[in-house]
Amino acid sequence: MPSTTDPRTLQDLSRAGRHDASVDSAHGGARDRTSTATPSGGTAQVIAPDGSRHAHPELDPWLEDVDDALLRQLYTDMAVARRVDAESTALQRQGQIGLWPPLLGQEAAQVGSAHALRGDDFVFSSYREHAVALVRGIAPADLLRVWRGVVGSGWDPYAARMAPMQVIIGAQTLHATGYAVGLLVERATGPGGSPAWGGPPSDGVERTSAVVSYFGDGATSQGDVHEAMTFAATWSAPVVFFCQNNQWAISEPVALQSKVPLVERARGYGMPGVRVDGNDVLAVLAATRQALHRARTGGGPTLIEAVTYRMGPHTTADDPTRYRTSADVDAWRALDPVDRFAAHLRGLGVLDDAAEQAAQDTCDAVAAALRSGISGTPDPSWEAVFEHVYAEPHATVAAERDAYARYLDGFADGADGAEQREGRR
Ligand SMILES: Cc1ncc(C[n+]2csc(CCOP(=O)(O)OP(=O)(O)O)c2C)c(N)n1
Repeated sequence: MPSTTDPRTLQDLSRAGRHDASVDSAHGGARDRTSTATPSGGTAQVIAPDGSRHAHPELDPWLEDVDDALLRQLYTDMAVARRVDAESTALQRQGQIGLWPPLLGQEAAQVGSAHALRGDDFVFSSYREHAVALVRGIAPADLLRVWRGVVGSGWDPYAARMAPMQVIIGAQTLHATGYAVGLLVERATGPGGSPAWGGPPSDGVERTSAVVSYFGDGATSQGDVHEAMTFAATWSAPVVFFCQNNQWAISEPVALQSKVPLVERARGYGMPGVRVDGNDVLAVLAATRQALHRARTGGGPTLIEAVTYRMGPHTTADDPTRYRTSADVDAWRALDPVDRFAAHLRGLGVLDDAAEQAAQDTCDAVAAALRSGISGTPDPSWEAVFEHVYAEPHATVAAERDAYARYLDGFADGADGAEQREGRR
């Protein structure tokens, strides 16, 4: 099997000092079926793969307040996300959850962008944004209950200000745009309101909260995404489209999804596009802060393409060796986001052995809480699926419920039906 990553993508990410945050670039990617070729153009980066920091005129101003405490927090959050991911994979293998889509390799893209958010911003994600959820304060066990199949959402979306995960790839971009337009309407009709569309203010004052939609490279082929971006741009909606280009849509490489770098599509929709090294947590933090500020000040949406790599399988049901080489994975392993940030922090003297141990202790505690929080979680009653469909009783739902009860009774096998039904929960 040939290598599946375009060497230009790796060269681009390996090179320190790139600072083309407004992005451009010609695609030039190979078009063979196995290539994950992405563009050869500039990708914004502030930490090189060896951990050294370099200046970036456009991103640096967004990092001025980053102190040692925040650096350690970013590192700990990335380490915790990686640990939760590993534990969840193990829990799937042990039969505690049905399926798990690992985020391994995408920790910087998720933690960096989530840290740019304010508490009053709102997130619409896909199914892989576990680290975003953790940074939003969602307990790991709550995250996993969905994958155990016992709840539709493991958390209160309004409390966390993060919608339940979306499996219809790309639909969350439309939800985000709808929510963002709602923010504009609220602002226009609220006290002292004025229409935010038809001329965004340019005084730099943040007047609304913002919305972030997370989606993958594969989702960009969905019509929903194009509709969402077109609509968001024409309405100057306060939304950030955060695309994690992890090179794969299950077995489909990104080069088969797009003839141009994904970020280049932004111009067609009429919004700024930023291509950022998704394995560089500080670059992601800065680029997302900048885009959020633009959104909150009336500047409209931004498309961020965070270039990263899914180092694990698509889900625990996937075997990636069927469609990509180990050399491809090894090349990206050299760009590992957690190792890179650790090297950076060690160079700064911010991460010493004691701080590393403290981060590992946090990981151990989170992992223990996750295991005890999910193992043995009772299944919901069989009736639960019929509840909450309508606020009022509904004849069709009642008929379906009765039919399902009769179906379960069919397994009674001479014994007490209700008892059997109970046992088949
Ligand atoms: C509308 C729709 N079409 C197809 C699928 C099946 N599907 C599930 S995940 C996936 C790939 C998504 O890839 P990408 O958007 O790059 O996200 P990633 O899984 O890499 O995070 C597909 C095609 C789906 N869930 N929804």
